[in-house]
Order: sequence, then C-alpha cells, then structure tokens
Amino acid sequence: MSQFITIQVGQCGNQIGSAFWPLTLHEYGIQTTGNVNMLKVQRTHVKHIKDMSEGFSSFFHVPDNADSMHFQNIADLNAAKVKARSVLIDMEDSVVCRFKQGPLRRLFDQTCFVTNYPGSGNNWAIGYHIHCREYRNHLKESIRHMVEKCDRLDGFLLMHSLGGGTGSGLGTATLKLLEDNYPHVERLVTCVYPANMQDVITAPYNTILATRELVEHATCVFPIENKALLDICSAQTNKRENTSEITYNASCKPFQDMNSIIVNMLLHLTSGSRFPGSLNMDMNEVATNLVPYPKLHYIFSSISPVTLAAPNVCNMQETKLQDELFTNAWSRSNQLIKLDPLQRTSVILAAAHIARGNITLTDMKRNVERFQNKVQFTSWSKDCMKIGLCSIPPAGHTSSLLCLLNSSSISLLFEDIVQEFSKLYRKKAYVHHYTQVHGFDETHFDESKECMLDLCERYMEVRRIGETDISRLQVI
Ligand SMILES: Nc1nc2c(ncn2[C@@H]2O[C@H](COP(=O)(O)OP(=O)(O)OP(=O)(O)O)[C@@H](O)[C@H]2O)c(=O)[nH]1
Ligand SMILES: [Mg+2]
Repeated sequence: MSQFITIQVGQCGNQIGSAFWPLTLHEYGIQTTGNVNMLKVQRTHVKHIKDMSEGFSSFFHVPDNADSMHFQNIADLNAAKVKARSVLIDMEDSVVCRFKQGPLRRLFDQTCFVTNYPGSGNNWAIGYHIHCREYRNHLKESIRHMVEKCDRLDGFLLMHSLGGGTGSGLGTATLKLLEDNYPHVERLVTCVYPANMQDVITAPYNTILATRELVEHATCVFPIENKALLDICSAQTNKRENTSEITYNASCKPFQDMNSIIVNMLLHLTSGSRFPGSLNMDMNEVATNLVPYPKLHYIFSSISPVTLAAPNVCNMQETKLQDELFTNAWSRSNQLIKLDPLQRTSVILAAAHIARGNITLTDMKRNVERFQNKVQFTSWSKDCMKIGLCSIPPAGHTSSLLCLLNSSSISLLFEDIVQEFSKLYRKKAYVHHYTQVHGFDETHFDESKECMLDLCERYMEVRRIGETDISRLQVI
C-alpha cells in the first residue's frame, strides 16, 4: 500500500490536521474517544478488518514487530509505538501545542514539530523569506526523518490556508523545498482560499504570491473556499434539523465541521491507495489523468454524501440511489469552491470519479455516460474518463462518491484573485510591509499577477483549442 506524509502548516493547516487524525483513525476502526458505539459502526460494517489494516501504514509508521490488525484504541497505538507520518509547522505554537498535549500526543514524533513565536504577521514575505531562511535546515531534517520511515512513499499532502502569512508563505516555501529534495514524489496541496469578506486585510497579497508558487511547484492543487464549506455545512444542518430557520454560524463552532469536509475529501482521495477495490485508482494516477498540460493542475473536488464533523454523528446511513450520489456530486452546491465547474461556457479538460462502497462498475458506467452527455469537453477528454472503485466505504456510509474535475472555469478563481489584489495594489496599500522584508522585491507582485493572467489565457486557449494549435500550453 502507498504511503503519504502530511505536512500541515499554519493555523488553518494544523486545524485541518486536528480533524484529520481522529477521523483517519476512526476510518481504520480505532477508537479515539470513550464512545465505543460509534466505533462499532465502522468495525462491523467492514467485513474484513484485514483490508483496513493493510492500508493503515499509509498514514502511520508501524514498527516491524507490531500487528496493526489488533489496534483498537489509542493505548494500543502507544504501546506499539505507532507514529503518524506527519510534519507539523507553525510559526506560533498555540494550535500545534494542542497536538503536544492532547490525547493523540504520543502519535507524533517530537522531531516532526517545527514551531516558533509569534507567527508571520499575516505577511507571505515573512513566512516565505524570513522563516524559511531560519528554519530551512530544521524543516529539511523533520521531513527527512519522516521520509526515512517510509518504504513506498507516494506523496506529500500539504494543508494550509492562503490568507495568512505562515501557511501561504512558509507553506509554499516548504513546497519548493520538497520539489528540490524529492522531485519524484507527488506534491498534492489542499489550500483554503480566503472568502471575499476577509478576516485578513493583506489576504489578497498573500493569496496571489502563494498561488503563483502553487502553480509553479505543486503536482496538483485542490482549492477550497470557506464560503463553499459554510454553505455546505449550513445546508446539512438545516437538513438535520429539518428547518430552514437555523443558519450555520461559523463563530459558534469554529471550523470544526468545515475542516471535516476537507478531511473527508482527502480520505476519499487517498482511499484507492489504501484499500482494496475492483478498480483501484492510486494517487500516482491522479496527476497523470487529470493534468493534461503543465500548470493547469487546479482540480475541482466534490463529495456526496457530505459527512459533517464528529464521528458521534456517524450512524450508518442508508445508501441513496446511486444515480443521486452522482447528480449531487456534479451539483454546484457540493463543490468545495464557490464556482460551477460545469457552467455553460466551460470545458472539462479531464475528469475522475472515485467511488467507495457498494457502487458497481455498471452504476459507474451508466453515470459516466450521463456525465458525458451533460457537459462540454475538449476533443480528447470526452471518451476517456478515469474511474476508481474502492470496496471500503467511509465510516458511517455504505457508499460515497468523489468527483474530481479539471474545468476551464477555474480561471474565474484566478481572475478574482487578480481583482482583489488590484484593489489594494492600485493604491500601493500595505506594500511597505512586504518590501521591507529582506529577499522580497516589489517585482514579485507584478510577476505573480502576470502568472495569474497567463494561466487565465491558457484556460481560454483550451476552450478554443484547435487540435493543431497546442504550442503555448506545452511550455513548462
Ligand atoms: N477552513 C478553515 N479556514 C481557516 C482555519 N483557520 C484559519 N482559516 C482561514 O485561514 C486564513 C488565515 O490564515 P491562518 O491559517 O490563520 O494564518 P497562518 O497561516 O497561521 O499565518 P499567520 O497567522 O499570519 O502567521 C483566513 O482566511 C481564515 O478564515 C481553519 O481551521 N479552517
Ligand atoms: Mg497563525
């Protein structure tokens, strides 16, 4: 089975990590709370615990003499000296401290923490230049330590936001470091784009500077928008309460449910590499199938059904009609960013459908055909579409579907980034905070803007692509 190293950077990245590890353990039927019942849900509906155990080493290093089939709770993991394959980075230590003190603390190797105080002050340049300079060796050591414990490393999974300074700056500097040191290992990035109503004034600067790095150095990027997550949470809560009067309020339950949606997407994405199935889609196939041209590697993701947070709300849900799972995954309201990948003017460059649980090849073929008749494709992408069938469903469900789309409508995200950036940059507001950082040059701003516009132009070209005119797109 493939192995992954998660790299969580900044507050957002580490808070996603806080949701990631309990949900991952839960998926393997390992109890992280006193609630034994919720565990039974996963253990009893998976007929072959062995199937799950084999995939356990994807996210955890298990010493040679331990048997992962017998792990039932945290105490078992601690006794066997099991460690999470993870590097936790933040330039202020409050969120990471929760890992050091929480119930999962012994899962994390001491060498995997890289922290400082008091953060990057919402400034990409401080994260990218100052902190990376200071922590480069420490970062390299922590990552090397994790890599050495892998024998089939398939990918790095980076998690961070783009609005602040650490996740965006040090996160993308780490990405570059990974590319330099492990060029053949996939770099898959889940990053949270700020909403238009931001909580960080300098977010447009951080976002554009970081996005350029993601375009240059990531293998695949799965962008997330908090607004989209909030809307999904709100719809789920309303459904649960069966009333339209309750609106989801993020300040009541900061980020918990939203982060769980991200985690469920990641668990689904990696399921084919961790569990058996009749048609497994391995992670190393994702980029090959979904990225037809260099740099055009931003992927829309949507899951159906959506599972919110806590394992304690997980009681087994009956499968919906399989076709409904597909229809929901294609719907705009299930997308993890607030754009419609299937809008009328867009084309699909590539698509993948990954199913978990009791979805058959016949279900898949019928729905792929529906999809092919529904949307616009490039000349090569209509007749050939990646599919994956993993037999182990996510905890609490009998089946689920992840839809991954490379759609030209992602260019709207880049246009929006340029627009938000230009509002500040036109007046040169806040620019001095960046230019006073050693290593940062004001031309970085213009180059990043150019990079976004160039990307929009590439997507535009795909939309009007003639089969003979592909020269520009192939330029790396
Ligand atoms: N989905 C989600 N978004 C978050 C979370 N925490 C922060 N954000 C968003 O992330 C952006 C701020 O970035 P942070 O991750 O807090 O910043 P940082 O990387 O720690 O950088 P500095 O604090 O500037 O050093 C804002 O857009 C927040 O709305 C989280 O747990 N989940
Ligand atoms: Mg922070």
